[in-house]
Parts: sequence; structure tokens; C-alpha cells
Amino acid sequence: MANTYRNPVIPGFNPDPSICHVPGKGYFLSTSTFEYFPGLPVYHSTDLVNWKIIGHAINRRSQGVDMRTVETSAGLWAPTFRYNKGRWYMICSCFWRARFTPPREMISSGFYVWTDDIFDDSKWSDAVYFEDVGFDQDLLFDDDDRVYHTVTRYRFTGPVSNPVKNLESWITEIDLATGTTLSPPVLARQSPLNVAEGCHIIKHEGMYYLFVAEGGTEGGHRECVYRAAQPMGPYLPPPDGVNPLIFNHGHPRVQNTGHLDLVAGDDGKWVGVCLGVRPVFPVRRTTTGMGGMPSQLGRETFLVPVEWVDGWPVVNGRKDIDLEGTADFGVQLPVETHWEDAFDTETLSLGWYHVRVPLRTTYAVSPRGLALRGGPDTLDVDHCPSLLLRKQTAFNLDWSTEVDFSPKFGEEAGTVAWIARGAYASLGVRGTEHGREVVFKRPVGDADEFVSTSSAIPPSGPVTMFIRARTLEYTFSFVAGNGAEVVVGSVSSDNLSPLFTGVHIGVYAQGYMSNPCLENAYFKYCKWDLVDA
Ligand code: 6LW
Repeated sequence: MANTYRNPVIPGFNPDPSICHVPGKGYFLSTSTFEYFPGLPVYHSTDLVNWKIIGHAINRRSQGVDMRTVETSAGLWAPTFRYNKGRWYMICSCFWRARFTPPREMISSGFYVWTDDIFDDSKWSDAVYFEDVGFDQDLLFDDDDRVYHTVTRYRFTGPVSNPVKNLESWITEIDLATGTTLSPPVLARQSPLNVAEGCHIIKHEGMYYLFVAEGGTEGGHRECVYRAAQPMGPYLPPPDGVNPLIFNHGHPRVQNTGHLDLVAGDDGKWVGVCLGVRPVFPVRRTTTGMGGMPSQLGRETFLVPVEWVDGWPVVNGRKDIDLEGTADFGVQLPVETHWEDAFDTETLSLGWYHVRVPLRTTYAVSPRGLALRGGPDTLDVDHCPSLLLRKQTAFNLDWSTEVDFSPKFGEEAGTVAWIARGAYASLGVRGTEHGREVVFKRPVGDADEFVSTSSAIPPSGPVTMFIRARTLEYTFSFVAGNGAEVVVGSVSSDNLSPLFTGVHIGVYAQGYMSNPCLENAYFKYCKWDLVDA
């Protein structure tokens, strides 16, 4: 029976979704996490429309994926999630540098991790590295046990005097156990749009299908399919009218759709997941000047029905993807309008993220709530500040937290709406010469330009902090002691503009002049209520 369901099915910063299905166990999905840790979430669903996070494939430093100093918007890009013969594989690449900052070099690696027990995070293996570098890594496990690896990378084509920068995808056969390349690379796809990335090869009824995201992840993003009789191609185009499979160009509610992955379920029915953006602004400025996403929530995960007609896939009945879909999936639960963490669990609950991989654990769940110890890294360095973040999943929500902190001079702890160093707005309790103040800091204009204002507060006692996120702006306020609520200011969502990621909201603590705080900041709770959900 066809039901209607809300899209995105996984809201907030969740780009480049990849999906696998395990008979009797349901569907498993992962998305890119870039510089955030733990990395590569595992979402689980039995009905495709209700998803729950159950863990992360990259969850300890000893796995050998070094994200300690990755650039903003580098890190873990575009996983492929596969299940083969009782084992789950998470295939990904880690960028240390992705050309966003001078000297604009690209340094990446490709790897996979595996597990036989998806419900226990500690069972994910260490990384097995591929020889082939690049990004948007895919593995095809063929029926004869041979394994094919697809990867995207840059190449300059055309005359030397007038080179054209192409993002192309290449296939090799590899030895799975060691990641070693066994065959020369074969070009899988070069697009006249100069970008052919996010490839997945799927075998269906004896034929190999290459799914390719073309046109770049912005407004020209689309998904195309090609077919071959052999895993390494040649991949030939479909009859007219099949491509693009998805292209929401200029749609008022959902744009940038592409980066499709698809799978057959228990009932043999096919389903696809792709990224899409709910646009707020037609064009976004970014702190890196790279042309960012038109929404502060970044790229989200959308679900689409897939059918096969005359040997070719038809996605979403060839209709544009919208905020509501109709398909033969399960019944979707209503949106949870209230979320709260009272930090009364034994360990920190799932869904909190660090920036990069902390060298030391700077938090603990304590009887006074979340104990956060400010380290020497402030929010203004590309390293590992004491910062715990939640993905913002709706445009309009009221966030609050209560912080108890007795800072020494210059030390600070509070709440933050975060994109990156140089693009965040914070409200913190800071130590002064005579006591404490609340300082509000917001970005203006280009990267690393901020303005701050401060307000006097009593020398001790908890401070309740509020962020009211609305589609166009975020408003910050606080209540200290018996005082009234003080609204300190707001920041335009245009100034919290992601390049590849999306806004997180969270809590932080930071030392002063490269010294750590000697006292913890205590956060009694964090919570939000969606507004007009
Ligand atoms: C992803 C690639 C892309 O790896 O963005 O432009 C990258 N498209 O497919 C990061 O999400």
C-alpha cells in the first residue's frame, strides 16, 4: 500500500548517502562526516522511512584514520556502505587537504573498514588502505568473488595552453584483503559537464550499472546511469529519456539532488537514497569563497522509490523529488518535536560530535551533568577544541542549555552555532579581571571577522543560554541568577554558511593563552524544541 512520507528522511547535515540491505535485518545507511568525529554514522531502518543512529564506523583513533589536523570540509567524504557474505564494509576516503586553503593541494587516501557485528561499534576493524587515491570510493563485490574499486579524481585534459579540469571516475580490480591494485585503471566516466563523481556500480540481472553524479554538487547536480556487460566496462549510455535519472534544477523546495545509491529490499523492490538541499538562499557566500550550500542545514538524505523498466532504472517515477513522497514503504512516525540530553546516561549518548579527533578526552558525564574541560585549543584554531556538537535537523528550533562555570581570566564556556573556525556564533561565560561576563561573538563578512559584545553577570551561579534558530537568523540570549532574559543579538544564517557540511549546535569550553582550564564547565542539560514542525 502506498504511503506518503516526509523527505528528507534523515534531516540535517547528511550528504552522500549510501545504503545496503541485509535480509531479515533491514537497511543500513551512512553519510559523509568530513572533519567530525566519530565518523561515518550507521543509521538503521526496517521500513526505510524511520531511521535510527546505532553507531559509527570510525570511532577510535587506533583504527588508523588520522583526522587530527584535517582541513575544514576535508576529512571523510562520501562513503559506500556494502554487505557481502555476512560482513559489512564501509568504504571511504579521508582528505587531509582538499584544496580549500593555500597551497590548495589535495592529499587523500582511500580505505575500508569492516565488521561482522554492526550493532557493536567496537567491532569495526582497523582501516585497510587502497593503493588508488582519490575520493568517492566504491567497491563492487562480484559473484565470482572478484572485487572492483571505483574512485574519483582530478585530471587536466585538453591542450596544455588551455587545460580543462575534469573530475573523472576510474575503475580497477583490487585484492580485497590487502587493498592492492591488480589491474591498470580504466576510465569509468568523464562527463561533458566536467564532473563525474560519486560512482556506485550495481549488478542487476547480469548487467553492470554505473551510477554517476554529474555536474557538481551545486545547482547543476544530477544523477546519470550507464550500463556494461563487464564490470570494468565499457559503460554505455541508455536510450534517450533515461538520463538524467534525477535533476531538480530550479525546484522551489528541493535542489542539488544527486549522488544516488540504490538497493533491493526483502520484497525485491528497489529503493534509492540521494542528497538534496532545502534552499534558503539562491546563492550562498562562504568563508572559503568556494560557493557554498544554499541552506545552513547543508545537504540532507532523501529517499526515492526505484523501478526497473526495460533494463533501466526509473527513479521517483521520473518526477522531481519533493518534501513529500508517496511509495510502498512503511508508515513514518511523526517528527519528534522535543529532544533533550540530561546527561544522565553512563556514557555520552549517540549523536554528539567533536571537530577532528581529540587527542585527549575532554568530557565526562557526571552527577552535575556534562563536565567539559576547556583545553588549550580555542574555537579559532583548526585543531581539537573542547566542543561537543549536535547536527541541526530543522530550520526552526529553540535550543537551550544551563552552564555552571567559574572561569579564570580569559577562560570561556558556553553554547555555539557552528560551521567552522571563522564561521560560528558563540555565547559564553568568560573570566574577567574582576569576575565574569557573558560574551556574544558573531561572524561578519569574510572568514575570521567577528564582532563581540559583553554583558555583566553575577560572579557565580549557573547561566541559562538560549539559541533561537529561525530560517533567516539565529538569536542568542541568556538568563543569569534571578535576572530577566537578556537578548544579546543575532546572526544571519547567511553568515553560518556551510561549504560541504551543515550547522551544528553545541557546547564548548576553552582555556586562555594556550593553557587549559583547571576547572570543568558543567552543562546540566541540552535540549531543543522544534518550532512549527
Ligand atoms: C563528495 C562528492 C561531492 O565526495 O562532494 O561535489 C563531495 N560532490 O561526491 C563531498 O560531499
